[in-house]
Amino acid sequence: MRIRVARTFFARTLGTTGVCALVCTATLLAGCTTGPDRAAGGGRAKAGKGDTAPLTGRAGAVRRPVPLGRGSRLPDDFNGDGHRDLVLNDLVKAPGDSYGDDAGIGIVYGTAAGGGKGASGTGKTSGAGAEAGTGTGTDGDAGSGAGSGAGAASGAGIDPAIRQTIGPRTHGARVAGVLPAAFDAEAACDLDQDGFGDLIIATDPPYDGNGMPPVPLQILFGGPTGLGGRAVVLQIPGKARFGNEWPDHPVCGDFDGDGKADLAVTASAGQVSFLRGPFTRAGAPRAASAPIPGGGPVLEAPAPVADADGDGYDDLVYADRARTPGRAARGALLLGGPDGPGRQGGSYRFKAVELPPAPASPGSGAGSSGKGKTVTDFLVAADFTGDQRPDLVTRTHRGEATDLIALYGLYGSADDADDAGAADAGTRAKGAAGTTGTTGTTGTTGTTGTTQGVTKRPLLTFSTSIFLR
Ligand SMILES: [Ca+2]
Ligand SMILES: [Ca+2]
Ligand SMILES: [Ca+2]
Ligand SMILES: [Ca+2]
Repeated sequence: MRIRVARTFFARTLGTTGVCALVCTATLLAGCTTGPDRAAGGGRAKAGKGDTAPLTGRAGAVRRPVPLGRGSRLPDDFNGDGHRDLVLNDLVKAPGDSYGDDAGIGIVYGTAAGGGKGASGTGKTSGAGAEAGTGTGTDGDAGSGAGSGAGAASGAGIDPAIRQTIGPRTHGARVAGVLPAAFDAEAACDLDQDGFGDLIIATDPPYDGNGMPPVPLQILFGGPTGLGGRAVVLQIPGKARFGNEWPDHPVCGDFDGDGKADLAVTASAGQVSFLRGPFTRAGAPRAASAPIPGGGPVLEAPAPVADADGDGYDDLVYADRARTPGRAARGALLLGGPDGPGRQGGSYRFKAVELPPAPASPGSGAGSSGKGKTVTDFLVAADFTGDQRPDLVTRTHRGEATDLIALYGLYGSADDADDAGAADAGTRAKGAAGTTGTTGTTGTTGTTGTTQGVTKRPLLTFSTSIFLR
């Protein structure tokens, strides 16, 4: 079994815009006035603001069909409707199921109306519960969220009611007759160039430890109704492989500048397997050559701009170790060109993403079931609301059974700037710094008070308990 390292899910934009909308060193501040949204997609019968019923996360959660799309150029628009979709690798487990199987990958689809159509009432939630239990908390960052953040989702956004669980049993490809157990989304881009984003997933195929391991990466193709069917194993031609390490760290990009998405994957000894797109539905690249030397054991895309030196060819960053998503890190550039990413480009630095103070921490309220420290993780920065500005998505979790996904717009609507929100920001920042483990270095407290139209509270929050079945 491989040991996997959690990485930032990363989706690439191709085309003349060339810039993945991942811009996120912008100053994010914010007090969060919403309480945990247990009603994400699911206040049962009705999910209006402020009066949502506790979400069980099971059959009661509201569900809507995936909107039919015609194709788009967004790399992580799996149903091609022009709205970016959110990929969630970490989902909560049902209470009492901490030894159970991986819950799978959650997809929340984007919509023109976002979560504002009753899909995600936020606001004050009462009562406890196994999922995003809260209540008006006492620890400074539990929500007194009377003013619903979901109200801001009047424009485009993601709608937790339109969701899908991707799992190895339902979507995995068999390798040597065996379905994978592990299933982690690694990247997304339109590999077969049909206008629908495709998901690249890391799995754990059987391997006896002798010789070259099987390719653990699988591709799940998007379509008008989103991700569907079974994945196929990524085909890496033998001539493009090297050594006996698992091919890993897939990075999407147009490294040879022909307008078609390519994939770069690690090989042994710092070599890079460069696979030119487009790919067939059987998972084969259009072309591949001998592995490129001079990389490293970890590959990533430069962020927020995939073409780091602006020459029209997307570039790669290699490093000795995986970085924590959202944290500052150093690596080195392997610059793209007509023959792919093969030219050394010097050092590269990922800037830290400043996280807003955590939303009301899940499981912090009376009667909650969360255990352990509350941690907020950066998930992704990309434009989900369609205003051409990046939004930020975080996951605040406590133990394995409680969490809260929060979508923050960098530039919120006018009602985000109300006084209550501003006042709130001060106290929240304090609370968040004290209660989060991984975000302490991002300095959220120092930036409070200098908002520049920044959303002061999440546009939308929900618990991944909606994916429990
Ligand atoms: Ca979409
Ligand atoms: Ca596709
Ligand atoms: Ca290409
Ligand atoms: Ca370049």
